[in-house]
Amino acid sequence: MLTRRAALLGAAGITSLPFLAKAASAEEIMDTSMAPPADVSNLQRIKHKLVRPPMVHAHDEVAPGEPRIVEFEMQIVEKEIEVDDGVYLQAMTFHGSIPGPLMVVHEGDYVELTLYNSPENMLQHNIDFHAATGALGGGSLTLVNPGEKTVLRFKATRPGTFVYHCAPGGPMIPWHVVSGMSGAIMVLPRDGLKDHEGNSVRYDRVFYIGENDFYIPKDENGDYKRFEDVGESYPDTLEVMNGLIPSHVVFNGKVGSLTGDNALHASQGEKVLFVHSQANRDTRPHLIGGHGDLVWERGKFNNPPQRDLETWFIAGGSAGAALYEFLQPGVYAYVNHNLIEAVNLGATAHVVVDGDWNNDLMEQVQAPAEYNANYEGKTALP
Ligand SMILES: [Cu+2]
Repeated sequence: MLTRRAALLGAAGITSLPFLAKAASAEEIMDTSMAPPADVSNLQRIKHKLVRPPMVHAHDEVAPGEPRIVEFEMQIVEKEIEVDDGVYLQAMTFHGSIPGPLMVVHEGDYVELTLYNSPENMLQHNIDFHAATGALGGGSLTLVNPGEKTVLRFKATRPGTFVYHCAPGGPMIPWHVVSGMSGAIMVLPRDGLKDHEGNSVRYDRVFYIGENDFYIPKDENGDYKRFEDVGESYPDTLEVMNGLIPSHVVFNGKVGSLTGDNALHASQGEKVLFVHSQANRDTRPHLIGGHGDLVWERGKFNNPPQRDLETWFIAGGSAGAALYEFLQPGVYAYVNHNLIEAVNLGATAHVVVDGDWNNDLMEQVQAPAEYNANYEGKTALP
């Protein structure tokens, strides 16, 4: 069923945009209506309001009781986003942000998501949760046209950090993902996180960093193109996408979204959990001047964390988690350690840490100063 807007678009020349007219095909829709409904009437419900990354909604690290139904509402919004100064993306977003918000539940909880496809949108969308079981991660039960909503409930059976993303079928899948439609869910063990020896660990802060590769087309003068709407952007974007060379690799939707005035903040002695997702492409987070004390590189909490990592690997289509206690004050850069992607393409964040410098860990014994090369015998080596 097409909405009024989609129908109007159709009348305006749908043949040039065949993907708009393409109703969901059979393989993307699943009929589960014959199965008896699950009885969850005895479960308590709680509702969390999603917040904009890098922030994360308030949550308990240790589950307060029995498994519950955790309700979320999410709205799909197609909108133009400035991904660098003067560079625009016709974006598709979960809840208006790139990445979509981080959801937090506990193992055994039920996630109940109401998904709205805003009537102003052009396209069909859905959601595939890597944390869920069956029906393409929920993708084949959640395909919504503009103006439609749907409710999906799934049981969070595996603890860890997991990507969710839009996957509406065929070439729409990569396009929607590189247009911004991904986020992550963190399923915590009911008794919280454990270190490598099984001892409980807590975090003082959690930051959610979603990394994206964008493929913004250029015109004949080499300037980035700007498009009227998401439909108009498709053919040129597809061409750039298929070259597999991103124009931008960024954290949280924009070059500089987590640097300078937008930097993350923490205090010396605080344990910070960094959840990092990349729905499409491999990456390798690194905290310059720090480490990963405990790293769930593949993001799955049933596996013991690795210790003392310098750089960790996030496979495309996954989310990982790294816990670090900040020991020194200062400005730390958190980067994708492909340094071309970090510095030239955008994948850098800053963490400003307040506290007192510890000279035992590092001391500047002499500040840089000129020396007499001849006198000290440090001229060119023979
Ligand atoms: Cu989509």
